[in-house]
Amino acid sequence: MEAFIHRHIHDLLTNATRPVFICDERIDGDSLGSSLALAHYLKGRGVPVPVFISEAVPEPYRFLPGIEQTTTDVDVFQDPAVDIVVVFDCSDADFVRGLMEPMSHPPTLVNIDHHATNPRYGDVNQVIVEAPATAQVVHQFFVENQIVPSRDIATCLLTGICFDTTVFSNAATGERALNAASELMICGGRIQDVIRHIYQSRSVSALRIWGEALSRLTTHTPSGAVFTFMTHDDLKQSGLGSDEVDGLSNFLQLVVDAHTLFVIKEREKGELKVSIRSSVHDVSRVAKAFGGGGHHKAAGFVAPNGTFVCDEAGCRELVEKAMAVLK
Ligand SMILES: [Mn+2]
Repeated sequence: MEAFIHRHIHDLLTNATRPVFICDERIDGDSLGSSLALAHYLKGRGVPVPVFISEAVPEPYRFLPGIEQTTTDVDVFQDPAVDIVVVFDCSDADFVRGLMEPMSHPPTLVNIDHHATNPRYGDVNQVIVEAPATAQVVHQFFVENQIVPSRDIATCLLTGICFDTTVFSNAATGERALNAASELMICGGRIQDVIRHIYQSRSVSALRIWGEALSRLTTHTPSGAVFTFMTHDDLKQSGLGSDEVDGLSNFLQLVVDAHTLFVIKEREKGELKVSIRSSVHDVSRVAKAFGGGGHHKAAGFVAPNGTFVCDEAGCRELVEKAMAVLK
C-alpha cells in the first residue's frame, strides 16, 4: 500500500499545474527538509512550487538549498489555479483547513507525515507512524518512483532525518533512519553541513538560558519524571527569540537519567510550550489530552495563558496532571 500511494502521489504531482506545499505550523528541520526536497524535484521538472511556512525561517535552517522557495504569504492560497496542496509533517488538520478556507475550488489535498496523532485529513494520506521522520517517507517516495535524489535533495532530506533523530541518538533512530541516511550520503548529501548548522550553532546567550534551566532540573516524585522550565523573563532579559533556545529537551534526553522528561518554556507571558520525551510511556496521549500532538516517545502541547504558572510550583502541578493521564 505504501508503495502504491507513493506512485499515486507522483502521478498527482506530475500532472498538476500549480502545486502549493505547506510546512507544519511549528517549522523544524523535518517539515522544511521534506517539503524543500520535493519542491526541488518539481522545480527540476519545470514546476516551481511555493512552500508556505507560518513564520520566517529560523536562522539554523537558512542554509538549506531552495530555502528561497518558502513564503509566509497566505495569498498563495487565493490563486484559483492551485490544483494540489501537499502538507508535510503536520498532524494539525485545523491548521491546514484554516489556510485552505479561502480556496473556492478545493484542490486535491495530500498529507505526508509520521505523527502518531495524525487524523488522516487528506484526500491522499501517506502517514507512516514507524518512519523516523517525514523526510524518510519522502526519501521512500523517491525510491519507489525510481528517482535518484540530487545532492541538494539529499541534503534537505538528511536535515529532516538528523533533526528528528537528534543526529541518530533518540528513540526514532533505527534501521529506516540509518538506511535512508546512508543512501542519501551516497547521493552527495552534506551531513556535516547539516550537523554544523543545526547543532553546532548555539549562541553563548542561548546556552546561558539553558544553564539557567539546567539549574532548575527537578524530579517529580513519585512518578520519577524530571522537569525544568524557562520563563518569559529569562528570554526577555537575554533578548533572544523563543525559537533560539529550542532543542533543550532533545539535548537533555541524551544525558538525563530519567524515563520521562518535561521541558516547559514560557513562550509568551503566561503561555507555556511543553515538550515531553519518554523512553517508556506513550506521551502522545498526554499531549493529545492537552490539545497537542506528536509521537509516542516525543510529543508536546501549548498551555494557554491562565492554565499554569511558569515557576517551580506551577510546573510541578503541570507535570502532576500530565502524568495522571498515563495512569
Ligand atoms: Mn517530523
